[in-house]
Amino acid sequence: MPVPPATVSPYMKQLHDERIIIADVTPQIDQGRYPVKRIVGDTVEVQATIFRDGHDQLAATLQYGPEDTGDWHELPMKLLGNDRWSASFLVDHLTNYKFTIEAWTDVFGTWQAELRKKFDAKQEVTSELLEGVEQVLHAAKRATESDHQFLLDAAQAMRTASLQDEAVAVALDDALKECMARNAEHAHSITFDRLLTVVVDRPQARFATWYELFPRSQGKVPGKSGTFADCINRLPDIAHMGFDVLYLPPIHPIGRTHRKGKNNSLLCTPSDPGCPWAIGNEQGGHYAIEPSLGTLQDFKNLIAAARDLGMEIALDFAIQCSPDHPYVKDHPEWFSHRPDGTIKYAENPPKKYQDIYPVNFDSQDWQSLWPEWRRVLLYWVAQGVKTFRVDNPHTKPVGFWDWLLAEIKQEHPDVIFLAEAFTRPAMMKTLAKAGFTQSYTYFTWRNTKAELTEYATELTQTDMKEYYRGHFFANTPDILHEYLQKGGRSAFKIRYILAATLSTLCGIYSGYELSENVPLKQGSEEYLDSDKYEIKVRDWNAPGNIKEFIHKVNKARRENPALQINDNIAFHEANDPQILCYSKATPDGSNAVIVAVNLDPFRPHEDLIVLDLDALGLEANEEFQVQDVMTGSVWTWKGSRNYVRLDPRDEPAHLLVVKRAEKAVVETKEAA
Ligand code: Z3D
Repeated sequence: MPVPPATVSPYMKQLHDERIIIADVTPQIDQGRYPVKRIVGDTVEVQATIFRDGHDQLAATLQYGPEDTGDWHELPMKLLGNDRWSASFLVDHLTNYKFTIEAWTDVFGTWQAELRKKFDAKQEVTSELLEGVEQVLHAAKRATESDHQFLLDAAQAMRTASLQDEAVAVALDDALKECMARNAEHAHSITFDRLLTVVVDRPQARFATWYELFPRSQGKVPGKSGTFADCINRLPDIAHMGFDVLYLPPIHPIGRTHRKGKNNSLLCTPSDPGCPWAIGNEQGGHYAIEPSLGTLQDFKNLIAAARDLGMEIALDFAIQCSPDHPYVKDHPEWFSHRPDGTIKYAENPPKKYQDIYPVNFDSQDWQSLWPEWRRVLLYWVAQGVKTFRVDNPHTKPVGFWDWLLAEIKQEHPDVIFLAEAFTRPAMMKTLAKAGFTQSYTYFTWRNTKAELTEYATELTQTDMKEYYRGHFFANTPDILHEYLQKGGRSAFKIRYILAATLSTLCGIYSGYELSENVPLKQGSEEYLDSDKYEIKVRDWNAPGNIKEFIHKVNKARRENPALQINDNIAFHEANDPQILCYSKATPDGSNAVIVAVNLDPFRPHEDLIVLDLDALGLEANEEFQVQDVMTGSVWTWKGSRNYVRLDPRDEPAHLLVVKRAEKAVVETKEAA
């Protein structure tokens, strides 16, 4: 009986043609909707599960290229086993990269493998050889000039060899295999249906040490605003502590209406300078500089002076306006007016910002609102600012950030944006996916061994490591944690060493080095007499400061590449619930650091820790030395079980650099 002809729908044809399946491509965020992040000089290892029906061999290439030049390259992927394929590419341009995967049936490779089996089993292969000749001749038609002749010669040799052994030798030759791979048609070729993106940033996107200060608090005369010139005088001290980013809260004129007084008071006196986040008055808004800090030229001098010391300036970018901001008059359409004509002040529940208006992102005139913020950012970029700490981004639409950050990075791929979103995880993660280079974290509220272990693991071992660069601030002007309030100087040391070694991005807000720990009131995380509402004058060399401690930790961060990568944390066992031990090593094992911290700021603790030697690249019974960069002490350790004793009156933590005997290092490398 004749088979009735089927009606071939396009979908049916597609199903017929799609013989090969490409699945579970990594790295990839939300089905490719968002990019992964890397820094210049990184490699991106791409993996995919690639398979088809039957037993035919497959081949696959990784195809990729940087957006700036538009070049497009391809690399063969290798089968790791169990249908998982892999290839890695280097990202060495400061631009986005795109990549995808092509896979096809390797008809010639499959034929070669079968021929080999049959030949080895001493079977007759005449007809197989004829098939091969046909394939080679077919490829020759498509080949480049040099390959063309090579293929014709191979086909001729396979056909005319007097002995079958000789014909088989030609057929299985590696040079022929490679030539066929270059020229044979890609049977069942399929390309992964997405172009995936990698955002490539400059190294400071991943490794940086921040110091936040209020310029007006850098002077020496109580009640008189410090200036950018005073900040310049402070730079050597900050650089010596080992900080490389100096972050300034808003430097713009401060509003007068509903200006806040000391300690967040709703009443202010004529001498109160107001809160810097209440941006804008009759002297200007987001383009202007608060005159008491200096001129634009003074600000540029600060940028230059910082640069001379290997530091850069980060500015605050806060989308909000004091009632006195020029936008309120010039662009009433950007604010939401209540029926009585007033504008409601901003909030971030439970916090109330009575001195600012939020900008209305539901504005009918959003098409002028969005570009205005782009213009503001580009203005500061033009003055030399390459890093922005973005205030409360979670109170503005994600789509707006997606657009804005891409716009800026398109022109200035070296610009870094830090998201100050303290809210629910979904929003914090999505802002990072949508383009923020770095993100604040819950670190300040993770204090116990279990909390720290779990949080560091989540950030560095889940897919968050692909897009979320968590910033570990030990304090901020908004967060003085109870642990610091109660634990004194040891607590400050403990929290700094944790921030600086658990994360490649860390920072403090000035005053931390003096262990300032007096809260506004019991149960509050706000500081008493905060910089946010007044001009302060401090003795930066006050007795008992921990500047040398911070200097040593930051020096260790610079000197140990293991502390400049994030996905390499290994936790080691310690019985004592107050002793947290972890390590970081470079992938090649050439640098490894072990950190052991006593989380109890009050009492000494001791323990036998059990090292995961594999994670450290150490042999089972190997003897090695550890040098504590905090004290200079050197100990010889052996195998996994080693003793530590940490007394907070002395130092609450060991920061141990592993030193292996020369011989052991060489032997292990050879073994690898
Ligand atoms: C935070 C900002 C400060 C003060 C408030 C004040 C407000 C406006 C806040 C708003 C966002 C961000 C900043 N989390 O310090 O709040 O604390 O009392 O009303 O002047 O500025 O910008 O870190």
